[in-house]
Formats: sequence, structure tokens, C-alpha cells
Amino acid sequence: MIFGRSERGKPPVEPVTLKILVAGGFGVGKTTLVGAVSEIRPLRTEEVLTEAGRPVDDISGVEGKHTTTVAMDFGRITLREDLVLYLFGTPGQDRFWFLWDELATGALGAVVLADTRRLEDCFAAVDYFERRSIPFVVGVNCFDEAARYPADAVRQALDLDPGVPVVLCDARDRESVKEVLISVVQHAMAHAAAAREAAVAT
Ligand SMILES: Nc1nc2c(ncn2[C@@H]2O[C@H](COP(=O)(O)OP(=O)(O)OP(=O)(O)O)[C@@H](O)[C@H]2O)c(=O)[nH]1
Ligand SMILES: [Mg+2]
Repeated sequence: MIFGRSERGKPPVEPVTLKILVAGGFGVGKTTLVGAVSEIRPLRTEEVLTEAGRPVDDISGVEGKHTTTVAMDFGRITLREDLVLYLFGTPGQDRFWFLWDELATGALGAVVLADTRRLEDCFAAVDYFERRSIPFVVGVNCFDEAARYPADAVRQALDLDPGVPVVLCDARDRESVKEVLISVVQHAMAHAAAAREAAVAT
């Protein structure tokens, strides 16, 4: 078939692809978040939590949970025609920490998911990104049963730098998760621009 000029339309844009990590404590909703927003069937590495695992898998606070991520979650979302995010959800349990460095390689930024009932569970993730200067936002996953706190109260409790965005979200809701992802991209871009300016100034 022969197309006229106008029918051929614009040449396809090569999208910029960015890698974003989704981290946070055990059972905070990382797998749920990646699944809610991914436009491909998310890759999951879930294993069933068993009686045998009880001594090592601390399920207090998440008693309804039957599976856990043992390697990673993987999903993709096109935020704009020219901007695609690859999402890598980390495993939440301490015994899988050795995987984090591998997953963090080349990441533009990260989302640290938090549950206000177990805020301390995300301290390790916050420390991890602060130490490596990887820009991150905190997404407060507002579970139905949890008390609501304003973003500033969460910021104070986590002792975050004033520039770190804190976004209230619902990990099950696509639009809500998109807002979190947009904020991490904006924050990471601002971080990169500030680093460039600092480099020019020296
Ligand atoms: N009510 C409510 N339940 C949620 C929400 N997000 C996740 N859940 C539930 O919480 C449980 C834990 O969710 P996951 O997405 O597996 O958590 P995770 O952070 O990936 O867990 P690990 O990989 O084991 O660390 C699941 O049973 C979800 O259905 C939420 O926003 N509200
Ligand atoms: Mg998971």
C-alpha cells in the first residue's frame, strides 16, 4: 500500500526510558503498586509464606498476607508518548537485601512506600537511598484501616530533608500511583539539574 505524505503521519518518537525502584518494608504494597499501574502483565516473583518460614518471616501487622516477593516485581508504564518508566519492585524482607544493589544499578529515582502503622519498616529504605544520593519520594499507602496523617507529620517522623516529596496514595489505584510516579520523575529531574548546576559552579 502506498501512503501520501499526510497519511504517513509523524515519525515515531523514540521514548526516553527511565528505571524507577519501588521499595519499602514488608507487605507495604509494593507488588500491588506495580501491578496497579503496569501496562504489561507484571512479572512477579511471589512465593507462599509457609509455617516453615514463620521463624524468619515476621508477618506481624500483615497477618492477612499469604505470599511475599522473593526477587522483584517488574512492570512498565508510558507516562507520556516520549517517556516510559520501568518499575522494579524490591523484596520487602531483610533476608533479600543482597538483591537491592543489583536492582538499584542505573535507577533514576525511587519510591519508598510507607504504612503509617509500621513507619519504622521503611527506615532502612530511606537510609539506603539517602546514602547513595538516589532521589526518592515517600508514598504513604493509605490502607483503609490506618489512621490518616498529613504529609508533613510523616516527613517529620521520617526525618526527611525538606525537599523530599511525601505523597499520600492508594497502591491499588492506577491514577493515584501515576501521581506518585510523576512526582518521582519531577523530583529526580530537579535533583539532576541541581547537580549539573553545582558541577558548573565548581
Ligand atoms: N486495604 C489495602 N490493602 C492493600 C493496599 N495495598 C496493598 N494491600 C494489600 O496488602 C497486602 C500486601 O501487599 P503486597 O503488594 O504484596 O506488599 P509488598 O510490599 O509487595 O510485600 P513484600 O513483597 O512481601 O514485601 C496484599 O494483601 C494487598 O492486597 C492498600 O492500599 N489498601
Ligand atoms: Mg511484593
